[in-house]
This record gives sequence, structure tokens and C-alpha cells, in this order.
Amino acid sequence: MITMMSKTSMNRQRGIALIYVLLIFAMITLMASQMVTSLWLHTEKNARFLERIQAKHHALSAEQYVALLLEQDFEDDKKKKRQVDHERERWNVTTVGYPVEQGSVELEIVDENGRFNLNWLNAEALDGKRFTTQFETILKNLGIDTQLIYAIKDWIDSDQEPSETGAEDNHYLVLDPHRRTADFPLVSLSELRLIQGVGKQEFELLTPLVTVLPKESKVNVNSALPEVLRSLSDKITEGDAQSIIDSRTDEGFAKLEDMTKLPALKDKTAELKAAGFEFTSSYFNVYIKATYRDTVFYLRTLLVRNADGKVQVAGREIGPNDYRVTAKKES
Ligand SMILES: [Ca+2]
Ligand SMILES: [Ca+2]
Repeated sequence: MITMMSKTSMNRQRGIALIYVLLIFAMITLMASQMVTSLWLHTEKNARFLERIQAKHHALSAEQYVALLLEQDFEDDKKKKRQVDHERERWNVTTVGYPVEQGSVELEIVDENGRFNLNWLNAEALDGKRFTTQFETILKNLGIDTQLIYAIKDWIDSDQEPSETGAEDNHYLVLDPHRRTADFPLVSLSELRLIQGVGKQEFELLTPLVTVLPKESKVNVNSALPEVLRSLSDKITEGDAQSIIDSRTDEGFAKLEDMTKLPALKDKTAELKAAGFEFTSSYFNVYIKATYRDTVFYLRTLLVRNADGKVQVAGREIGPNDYRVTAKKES
């Protein structure tokens, strides 16, 4: 009897021991599985991180490539004693793609001095009235309500006084989402979407023609878009703008006399002089898409070339942007 009871007790103890062993195995398996998953995630994260760094460096090297092209252009112009920038010069690799180790780079250069600078709208000291009239012409030609001038002006100017039909904080704070005016020059075209009167349609019509630069920048008549040329003076007709575009040729204009030689413009010297344009460009946007293995890195860099021909980075924006638009070509 005693022997039978101790046998049953022993069997039960063996069963319990087996359950413990199985539980320990299950726990070890679970822990091992978690460690493997965590290690895999860690490795994957590091790999992606390193790929992104590599793609970013491909993008930065493309940026440097464009800066060197622009500096070289300045030196070439200096040798020729003819400082001029136009679309047929060597720097204007409008769209280019090239392979790099385990990836590729695509880039596009946009001469920003060919566009209307929205920050001029708050440039009273620089004859702001003239810029208001220019922008009014552009808006009218696009079929956009000209009241937008005042909304943009209020967004940029440092005060909180609404101008004409513009709007300041008290208007925007009750909107959804609540927001306040920047009271500062625009730094990105994407800001336009926050301004009263700029819907999807207005944004899409405007962005190919406008830019955001320091207000001291000037239009380069050699790269100005047709709509921008027409806005320079109410005396410049659509035909005159076309005549300027047709005559820019391979050399571009280097001085006012090159333009007033044109039959269409020979009686408009005073108007052209008053329009205050230049024959060179200082601001260039470079849109870069760099790929390394499966990782893509988007970069927009604003380059500025100073009076000595040296190029510096004036701003960078990382990530794909929805306002990347190709300037309209005149031919
Ligand atoms: Ca040049
Ligand atoms: Ca303001």
C-alpha cells in the first residue's frame, strides 16, 4: 500500500517537473524569438539610416556640382568681359540625370531671377507701388482676383494693420486650422497655401511664375518668363515680350542698347529703363532627387551667387514638395 502511494506521488512529481521544464523551454524560445526580432529590426533600422545618409551625400555632391558650374560661368563671363546669364549657357543643365555608385542622381536648375518675387510686395523703400502694379498685371492675365495682392502684403508686412482688402491675425485666428500671419518675408512657396484667397487652383496657376527671394533681387530680362516680361511695364505689349524672347538668342542681352535696337522696342527706352531689370541672375533653385539602393532623398537648395562670383547656400528644404513646377519655356 505504502509502495503504491509513493509511486503515484513520484509520478505526479515527475509530471510537475516536466511541466516546469516545458514552461522554461517555452520562455527561452519566446525570449530568443524576441531577441532575434529586435536584432533584425535594429540591423534594418541601421541599414536604412546608413542608406539615407549615403543618399543625402549624393544629393549634397550634386548641389556642389551646380555651385561649381555657376562659379565657372562667372569666370567664363569675366574672361569674355560680358557679364550675362541666359538659358543657353553651360550652367543651365535644366534636367539632368547621372548614375552614382549603387544609385542615381536627377537634378533640375531653375533661374529664380526669371520669376516675380512675392517679397517685393512689401518693398515700399524699393518702389513697392511699381511691384504692386506688376503683380496686378500677372494676376489679371491669370484670371485671379487682384485682391490677393493685399492678403500677401499683410502676410509679409511686420504690422497688424490690414491693408485694403487684406487680413491680419484677427482674421486667421478664427479659421480652421487657427493660424497667425508670418509678419515676415516668405521663405517658401508652400506658405502661400495658408494665405486668404489662395486655393488649389490659384496655387497651381501662380507657382510656376513666382518666387520668394530677398526683396533686393531683380528680374533678369534674359530668363524672365513671358508673363513676367509683360508685367514689367504697361507699355510692354504681348508682342514686345515675344520680340524680347525671340531676340535673346544664344548670346542674351548684356545692356539696354541691345534691346532698344529691336524695332518693337526702339521707342520704349524710358519704359525699359524704369522697369529696373538686370541682365544677370543671382538666385538659383536646384531640385535634387538622389537614390542610393532603395532609399530616395529629395533636396531643394537655393543657391546665391554674390558679386564676386562665389556661390553659397541660401536655404535648403528636405523632402518632396508639391510645388515643384517647371518654368514655362518660351520656345
Ligand atoms: Ca553667365
Ligand atoms: Ca502683417
